Amino acid sequence: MIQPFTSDPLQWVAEDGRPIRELPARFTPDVLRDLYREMVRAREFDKKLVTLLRQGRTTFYAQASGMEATQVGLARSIRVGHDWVWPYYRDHALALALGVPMLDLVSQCLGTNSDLCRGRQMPHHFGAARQNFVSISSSIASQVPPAAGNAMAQKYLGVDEITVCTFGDGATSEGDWHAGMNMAGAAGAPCLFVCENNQWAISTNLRAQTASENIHIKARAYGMPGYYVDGNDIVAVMEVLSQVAGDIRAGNGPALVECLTYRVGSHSNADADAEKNYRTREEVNAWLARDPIVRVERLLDHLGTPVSAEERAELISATHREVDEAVLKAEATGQPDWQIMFEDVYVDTPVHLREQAAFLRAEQTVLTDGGVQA
Ligand SMILES: Cc1ncc(C[n+]2csc(CCOP(=O)(O)OP(=O)(O)O)c2C)c(N)n1
Ligand SMILES: [Mg+2]
Repeated sequence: MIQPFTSDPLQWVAEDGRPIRELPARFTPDVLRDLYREMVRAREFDKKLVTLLRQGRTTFYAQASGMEATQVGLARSIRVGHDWVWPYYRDHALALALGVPMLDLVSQCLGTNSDLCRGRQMPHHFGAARQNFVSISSSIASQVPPAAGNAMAQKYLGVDEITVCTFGDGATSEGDWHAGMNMAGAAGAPCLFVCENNQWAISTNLRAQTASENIHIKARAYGMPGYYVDGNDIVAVMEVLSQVAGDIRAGNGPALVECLTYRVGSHSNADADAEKNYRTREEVNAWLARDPIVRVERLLDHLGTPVSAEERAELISATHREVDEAVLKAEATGQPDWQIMFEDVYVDTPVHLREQAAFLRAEQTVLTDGGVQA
């Protein structure tokens, strides 16, 4: 049994790759290799998308490098396409590991015709119906009350599903977070709250964010267990999250899991020089030394099934090819026509929007020079 409210994060694999508790039988070398591959895929996706951003092919991106064990571990601890996920904007490693197609993710970031929203949503704010992955909102913690409501509905309907709600450490200071936690706790709703604590909310450090000694302790106030996990140890993440998801599914009400991790990249492309402005290079280096991907590499070494340099290189280039192919396919579908901004909101377009559309059509030739597609 895994204990809630520990003062230190629960760990299975030490930073040098040695198991510090008995490695559960399900973590065979093949399973660990699959987890490793999924984490490397997410890391390389990050690199490729940053390049696309610099090329001006997308306009917003928030890296998740360093947080792969938390997100991939979560994806492997729930029932895909059955449970509901209310994510936040840094969750592309989670989306990829849940099986959201690469083409859908890339199309959304590029806003092409192959994008399900056809460019009408901020880049990198996708949703995926098949995975029950609700469309991402930028407003911090705005997903928490609806996730609680989703879980309440699941309870009233008596379905065998749970709701997963993810957020950053910064989100726990928002009123919405407390409202959602309170509702889920009072209703005993089957909601798994996962805090991806990367210790920074843009330039605000966790210590300035809250006077609580940690995040998971806040669960106590809402009548649910709170767990503390090393979010860079995928074995620990999966051991805790799968037990907690099972408890929630069995009708024991909601829980909060705090995964302690670190964002090694910038907050987003709007945060150009983190190391100059608010954190030290030494701090980043200390967390780079706790890299979640390297930890699995070391564990595989320890188990006598090391990842060879060729295997690693092939894996990296396979992901680069996967992204490149998706970019070519997405861009071949073209940019959406500007007129679609008036579509898909109302069944019958109201008169003021019809007037605006007619006005814009009449002005098209004038506006072409200003960047509006004719
Ligand atoms: C309601 C609201 N307030 C402020 C912002 C601006 N903002 C964007 S990201 C962010 C930091 C969030 O940090 P955290 O929840 O820890 O997530 P992380 O980015 O670290 O993954 C802030 C304040 C916002 N998007 N929404
Ligand atoms: Mg954060």
